[in-house]
Amino acid sequence: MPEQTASELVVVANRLPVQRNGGQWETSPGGLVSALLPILQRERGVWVGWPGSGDAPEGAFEHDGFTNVPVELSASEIDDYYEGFSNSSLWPLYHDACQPPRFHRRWWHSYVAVNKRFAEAACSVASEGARILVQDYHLQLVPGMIRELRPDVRIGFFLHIPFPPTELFSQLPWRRQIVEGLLGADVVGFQTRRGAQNFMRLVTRFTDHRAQGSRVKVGTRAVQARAFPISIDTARFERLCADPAIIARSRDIRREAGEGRSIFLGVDRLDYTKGIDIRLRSLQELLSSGKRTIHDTVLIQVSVPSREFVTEYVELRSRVEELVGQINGQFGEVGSAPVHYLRRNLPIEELVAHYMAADVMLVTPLRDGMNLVAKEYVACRPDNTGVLVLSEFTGAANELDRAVLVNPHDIDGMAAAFAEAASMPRDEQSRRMRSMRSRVRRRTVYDWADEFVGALDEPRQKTLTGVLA
Ligand code: GDG
Repeated sequence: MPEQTASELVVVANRLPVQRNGGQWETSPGGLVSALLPILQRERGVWVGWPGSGDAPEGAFEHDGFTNVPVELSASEIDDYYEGFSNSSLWPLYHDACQPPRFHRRWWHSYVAVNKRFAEAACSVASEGARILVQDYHLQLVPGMIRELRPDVRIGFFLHIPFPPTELFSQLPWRRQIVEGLLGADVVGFQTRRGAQNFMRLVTRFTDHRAQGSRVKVGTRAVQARAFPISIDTARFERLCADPAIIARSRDIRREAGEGRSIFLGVDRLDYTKGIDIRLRSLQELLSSGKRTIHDTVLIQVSVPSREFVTEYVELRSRVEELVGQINGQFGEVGSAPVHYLRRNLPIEELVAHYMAADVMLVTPLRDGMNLVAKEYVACRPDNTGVLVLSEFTGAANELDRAVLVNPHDIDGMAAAFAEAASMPRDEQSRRMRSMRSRVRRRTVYDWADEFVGALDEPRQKTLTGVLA
């Protein structure tokens, strides 16, 4: 292990922020990684995570100015901790149980064992008084485990997905352990105020700790539970939008999709929380009503393959592909289909060209922690045109309230909203888009990182005020 790994800043996440490209490691693209990279590089930080299946070095390795510490998972841990407890128990439960969550004791035991391994790996590289930033639902026991091993460190935890209401969370057989695990942190961060409030109610219900406002007294410590809405690297998207090659590509997409047609766009991981199937049924309804036809409307649906070994994802893929086939069969003509379905991950330049080509962006998850696609679309509309149709049940809807907000369960309501979006006058598009763009510019992912790490740096005495009174 490199010598400098006794670090003052340690990030712990399920995955390492690097991936293999041929023989070389490269930094994975994405907002979280780019937000944390400058702090990691400045403080010679360490990132602890699973390298994914494949050939990873056995020990720590340097890349891009920080140290990667791999945590290995066995094949049965990938099944039980990752695909099982994380993605088949917690993921659906935290997303309003929009698929029934499945609970198995074997999965839970694996979750505990893997969380322990991550906690030990983090402690082994953290210097005296270090700050440790733990990310997301895979690792909710890690703060409590680190606290036991290393009372000297400051621990922040951030949940990227929604935190569910009491009635739903209470289904979890290990609910008290999860709440206590999170309370090992000094700061527990959520995407929304609602998430933080849900957590505080659970603390009162399932523990003996005293909760007041956004603080919980745990022994002699005070834990802060607050919203830190995540955002995007807005400047990066603005730079991409100004690239002549990407501008030219967006014109090509417009031409290929059919001049004169309104281009609707969906971009999602192929996940049942994203509401892709109901979105397609709403389009089908709209075309059936005759208010829009294939001569004036086309949908490009980009669906990135995801969790392909989990049963519910296999079923969703079949459902979506059947619907695409049905709609194209019902309304298509030779040379013209109403839905273009791209099941692949696009290069970022191609993604931005699609955002720039789209007249209407459809973001209709049944539940979503934030949804960065909505913010990225807004960042990629420099001329203030375009309409965002956005589910009320996303974290992004709190900030992007000038979108056309929809209930993603309501097929008729969504069909009406799609029609409204496609015929919205330019001046109204512009008023709404201007307001949303100023929100996305004002608060970027760098502000998120500063606020989250800043909250951890608050003097301990200050955070005790109020709850110890
Ligand atoms: C979780 C929470 C929360 C998508 N397709 C392509 C592509 N993407 C990129 C987008 C965006 C990201 O993936 C997706 O982020 P979302 O926020 O929309 O959704 P999740 O993956 O579910 O993320 C979510 C987020 O964490 C952050 O806290 O907002 O609520 O569920 O950045 O651009 N990127 C490329 N090609 C694609 O085809 N290059």
